[in-house]
Amino acid sequence: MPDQTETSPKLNVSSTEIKSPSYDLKKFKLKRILNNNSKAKSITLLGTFPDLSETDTAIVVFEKNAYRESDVATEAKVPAEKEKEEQKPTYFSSDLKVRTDFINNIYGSFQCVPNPELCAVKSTVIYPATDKHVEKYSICQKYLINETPDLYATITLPYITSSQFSLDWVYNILEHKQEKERIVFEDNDPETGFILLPDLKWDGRNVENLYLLGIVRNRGIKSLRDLNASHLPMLRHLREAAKQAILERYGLNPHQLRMYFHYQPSFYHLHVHINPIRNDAPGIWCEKSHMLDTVINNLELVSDYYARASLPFVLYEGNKLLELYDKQLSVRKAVVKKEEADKEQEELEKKEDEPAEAFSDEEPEEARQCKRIKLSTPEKQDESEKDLVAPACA
Ligand code: M7G
Repeated sequence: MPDQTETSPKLNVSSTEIKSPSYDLKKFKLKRILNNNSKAKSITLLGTFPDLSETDTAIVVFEKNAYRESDVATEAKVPAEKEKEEQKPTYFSSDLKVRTDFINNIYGSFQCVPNPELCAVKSTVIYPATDKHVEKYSICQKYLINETPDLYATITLPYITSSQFSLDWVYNILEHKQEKERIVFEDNDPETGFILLPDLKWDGRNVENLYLLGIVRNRGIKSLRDLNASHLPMLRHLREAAKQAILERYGLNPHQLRMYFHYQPSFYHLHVHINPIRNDAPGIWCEKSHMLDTVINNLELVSDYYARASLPFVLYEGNKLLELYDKQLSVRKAVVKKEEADKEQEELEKKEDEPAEAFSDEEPEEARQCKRIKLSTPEKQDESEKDLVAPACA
């Protein structure tokens, strides 16, 4: 992470490219943990930068980086003539600190602390963060909505029209005001053109977890819903030109790439997500992703497919759109048949006699989240920790 001890100018999105933030990350003051994902090895924090403001909230995401294969090179594998230029630190060098947990027969367990260069943590900061950002980053109960064209027109569209994240960052990219030097490929045609560049989520170092965005130039397409056959030339061009650019820049086989749209997206300006299929990037679940190939094919078969289709999507607890859908469809109210309810009651009574469930650091995060939802809040809670722990469902 770059040193941020120097103070820097306040954010001004309309000026030339900004390189240093207005805040000092070292001065972040934690208010609450929004999400702790042991699978993704990331933690999402809510807090403030008190030297700037006591009230403006900031979201900080720390995420451990994936391993690069070059980081585990051993000296024996580096050819002698290359030794001088290969100054890059690796895990297997003299500065590796090793602490033994235990050794049992042929099995050994250790804690290794490598060269600090290899311990960088990818950090994303949103400052100042809006309530909508806090809502997005606090993972809670999820509900699946099957959105018909009618529901889109009467509930979703009015909601996204009146309440959505600012698209300034997208326009800054399209107008070369920000991230210009990160552009991998661009085509300026107003109808079929697009910009290809690294996603905010990618550290840009490790091709294994490459994550690019293809942002279309056409500003009139909010999402998949707005696509029709007239957009086919643009979609086909994006697919082919992005694959070619990725092959040339990163050497990745086009047949190993996943290209898809999110529905619902967070940002209502059409963009394609691109990452290698061997890497499970965040947000690739079937309830959220629509493959570019499938989208093109659907539009080839039925020109107004996405205006007529029912499209499922997920809503999180705390999202205002969920309230609107709940009013109309009672999505939170589980419909349980009587026999099922009786069976559940029986099992519940049996379980009451069993010892209570406990958390274990070894369990996957999803299992722990489920338990948090099921368990009642402990009667006594340390006052000093009360504000720090994530809400029951986060
Ligand atoms: P989405 O499908 O609208 O939302 O994708 P979601 O995937 O977050 O639910 C928007 C994508 O844009 C995400 O993958 C973000 O990581 C990425 N992104 C967001 N911002 C604010 C930026 C940015 O400023 N620069 C870049 N390069 N990517 C961003």
